[in-house]
Parts: sequence; C-alpha cells; structure tokens
Amino acid sequence: MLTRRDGLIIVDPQNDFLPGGPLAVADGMRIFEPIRRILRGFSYVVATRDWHPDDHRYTQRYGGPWPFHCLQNTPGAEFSKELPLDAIDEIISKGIDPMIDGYSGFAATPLAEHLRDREISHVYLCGLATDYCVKATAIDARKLGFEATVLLDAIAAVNVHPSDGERAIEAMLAAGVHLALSTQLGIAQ
Ligand code: VGL
Ligand code: ZN
Repeated sequence: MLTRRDGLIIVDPQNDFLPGGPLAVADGMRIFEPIRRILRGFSYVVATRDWHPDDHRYTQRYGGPWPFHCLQNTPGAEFSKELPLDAIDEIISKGIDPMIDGYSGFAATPLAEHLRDREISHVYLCGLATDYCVKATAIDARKLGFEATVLLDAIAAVNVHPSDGERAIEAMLAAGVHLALSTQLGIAQ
C-alpha cells in the first residue's frame, strides 16, 4: 500500500513527445490510461517538463542529436490534454540551461528539495521517454538516496535503436531501481 512517503513523478508528458510531435515516441499515448488510474492514489504528484531555450546545445542546429522540441512557451511544450492538470501538485521545468541535456528531472532543479520537504522517500516514475528522461530521473533518484520504482506499463521509449528501451531498463535495475506495474500499487479503481 502507498503511504504519504510515496510520490509520483510523471516525466515529460508533453505534446512534442507524442504522435505528431517532432520527437514522437511511437506508443507514447499508452502512458495516460494508467496515469489517470493511479494519479489520485498519491498524496504528492510531480510532473516534469522539458523546457528548452532556442539555443539549446542538444538540438541539431548546434550539432546535438535532437530536432527542436519543447521550446519554452510553445504548444509543443504543453502537457498533453490527456493529463489531468488539477491532480498535479508541482511542475518542474528542466533543460533550461542551454549547455546541459536536462534529461533528469533532478538536473539543476529543486525537485529533490521538494521531495525532502514533503518527506517523500520513495518515488514512482512514469512518462516519457524510457531511454532518456525516465532513465536519467530514476537513476538520479537512486543517487540522491530515494527508493525508486518505474511503472513499466506507464512508460514508452524513443528507441533510436530498437533495444534502447530494454537497455534503459537494465541500466535502471543496475542502479537499484525497482520495476512494477500500475496495477500492482493497490490503488482502488
Ligand atoms: C527527452 C530527448 C530529448 C525525454 C528529452 O523527455 O526523454 N528525450 N529531450
Ligand atoms: Zn529535450
């Protein structure tokens, strides 16, 4: 059973990562049904958002790997309409510094402080994308001393290479991240 020390982190549920966007995760829409089902079972829910300036060094214009995505204050950076905004307690913007990738929700953000203020010791992670921002956020959570569980049915991978999602899960396991399904949390339906 979940307690007040458990928090939910929804990583980057933004339009640009969904079908039609410049960095679309093919089966990205799959995250929303489980997210809506479990959201209200958590006393603290954080959504992170990729929030890049237009001179971000990880965009292809500057020799980086990515097309322009999640530019600050553009429709592509908005949360999907599938996400119930009223159930989000905190929005964490990341990727603002043009020189750092900003994959992790903890990179140059107050996320760890917010979690500690709330005495959250265990974070559950879902969202986009498994092989970048979910992975980086989960591994950083472990490094910062939090228990971390990734919800396998509420994540989806970019898969630039076909097995990237699986490799990301292996890397998370090696960092001490637990795996679970949204249906195993004991949240009443
Ligand atoms: C992401 C690539 C670039 C993500 C963000 O949210 O996983 N991936 N920026
Ligand atoms: Zn990005």
